[in-house]
Amino acid sequence: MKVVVLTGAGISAESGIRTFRDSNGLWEGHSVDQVATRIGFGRDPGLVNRFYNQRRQQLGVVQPNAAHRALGELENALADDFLLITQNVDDLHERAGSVRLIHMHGELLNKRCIWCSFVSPCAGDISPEDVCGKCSREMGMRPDVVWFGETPYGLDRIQAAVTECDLFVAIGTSGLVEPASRLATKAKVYGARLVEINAADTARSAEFDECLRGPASQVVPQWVD
Ligand code: BJW
Repeated sequence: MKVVVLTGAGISAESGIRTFRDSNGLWEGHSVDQVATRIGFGRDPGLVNRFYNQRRQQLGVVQPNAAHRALGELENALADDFLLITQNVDDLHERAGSVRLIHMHGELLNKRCIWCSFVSPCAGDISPEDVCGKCSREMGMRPDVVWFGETPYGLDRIQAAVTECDLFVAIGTSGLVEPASRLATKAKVYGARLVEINAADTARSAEFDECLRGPASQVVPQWVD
């Protein structure tokens, strides 16, 4: 049986990483236009880099939770019949053992040059003065994350996996951001059974064949068992 799992911010919430749209979420204290668009970066790269630098620093103190670990174990059992698509920019899935995964909204631990698109690992802070390791230009290093209006990563692999899977599971995502939110619909059209795991109902819940409610750290390990 081929399984595709889509995760969102809710799976990392119990590790201490804030979601975006819940109360006290990241978007409550920030304007999305300011910190998650190219225009916002162009206006104030220092502010945007500081926002992501803080979040990158936080990765050093958080740990994967039981939900991340359960998905790592599921992948061990299913091997190439499993694909994890995450919208999350943290590295908690990898630290819980996931290998077959696509970060469709990029990764905090990478930086990208706006001039030549060179992507390189980024363990520390990005500052506007940083120089690109490839083209040597200044004033252009940004986090390698996908902002609104940009094309998510891995879409060809994602579309192929979604159309071929037998089971599609969405975990801890509000289903409000495209194109991730449309993957469940596509999987269903191609014959997959849909399961949603979330602490609350979402805008997309009605599409799912089964909805499991509760904190991901409890529900995901139970579901995997
Ligand atoms: C728990 C829990 C617990 C809590 N246990 N559950 C009009 C104008 C301009 C653009 C558009 C427009 N209309 C549509 C668009 C497109 C746009 C879009 O969708 N906008 C909507 C918001 C309106 N999308 C894009 O621009 C995307 N690109 C695109 O479409 O390109 C065109 C294209 C399409 C197809 C092919 C080729 C080209 C890009 C989207 C990029 C999103 N980027 C962000 C920021 C990343 C960087 C960063 O981290 O800062 O990605 S936005 C943010 O939202 C982040 C997330 O990955 C994403 C999804 O959020 P998520 O994960 O669902 O989190 P929340 O907070 O929304 O939900 C948390 C859930 O967890 C809740 O349901 C809780 O109940 C639950 N939960 N605790 C279980 N313990």
